[in-house]
Amino acid sequence: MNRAQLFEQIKKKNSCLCVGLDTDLLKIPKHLLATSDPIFEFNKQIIDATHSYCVAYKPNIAFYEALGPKGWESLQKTLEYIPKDIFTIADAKRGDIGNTSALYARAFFEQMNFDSITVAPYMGEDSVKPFLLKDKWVILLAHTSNSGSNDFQVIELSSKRRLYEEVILKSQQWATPDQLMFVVGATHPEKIESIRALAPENFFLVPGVGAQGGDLQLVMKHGSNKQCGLLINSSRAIIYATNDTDFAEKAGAEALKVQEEMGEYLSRYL
Ligand code: OMP
Repeated sequence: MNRAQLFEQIKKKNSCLCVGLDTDLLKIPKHLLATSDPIFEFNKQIIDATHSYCVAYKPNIAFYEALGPKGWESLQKTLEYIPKDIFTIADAKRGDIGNTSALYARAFFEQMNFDSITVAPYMGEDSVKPFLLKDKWVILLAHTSNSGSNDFQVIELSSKRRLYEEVILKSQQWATPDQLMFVVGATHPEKIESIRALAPENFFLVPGVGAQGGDLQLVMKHGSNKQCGLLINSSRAIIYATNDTDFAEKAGAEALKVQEEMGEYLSRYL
């Protein structure tokens, strides 16, 4: 999916919600465990209940690879089930020397047909470029939502820039905003305006609302650009709204609540 198509979806649905499919056998409703593929069954019902309110799905690969070959199978079935007009993110946080990154790219873009993948920038240009295939996106970790983001990402360099700022500036020499997004945590709302100034055109994947307590309104107010420029992710707060038999209905209601909050903002500013 290209940038224009993504923006079209955002306008059509009046939403920039990304639903995180962090599907955990220990957290899904017990009655699903009797089915042949509980992870897929859960995802299928979550997708049915939420697809009208979101523009992206982000399966976190750790939850699937932890289950071995069966987990990869559930992931593949989930990806195939996601409606084609919804953007897909392999949250894999990969990145290695060039020839190895090329194989990660093959895994997620050819074996599986994801639109995008999250990539760690630490190994630099040659580790990122193999993911920049035609019509595919790199979502580069910039300033993450977790407390450990303060360990390295904010270190001040001799250029007087913070490390995450350098990542954002330097990587824009490798790819255009048609293929490059940045991860910016919703837990640093005070920084999102200055981060937007460093990358005016790029989309940001913003995790950290919902279970991690980030502020949706502040993110939208200070992080939006002319094309919205945001994919705001919520995983646990939506998919585990309850672990009862009506889990999908409750997840749909949660997604609708977030969409309505986003919609109010988007219709005022877009
Ligand atoms: P919830 O906290 O349940 O909404 O989940 C957040 C999801 O976003 C998880 O899959 C995390 O791995 C992911 N994530 C972050 O929480 N923080 C980041 O800075 C980056 C990511 C990510 O790359 O998606």
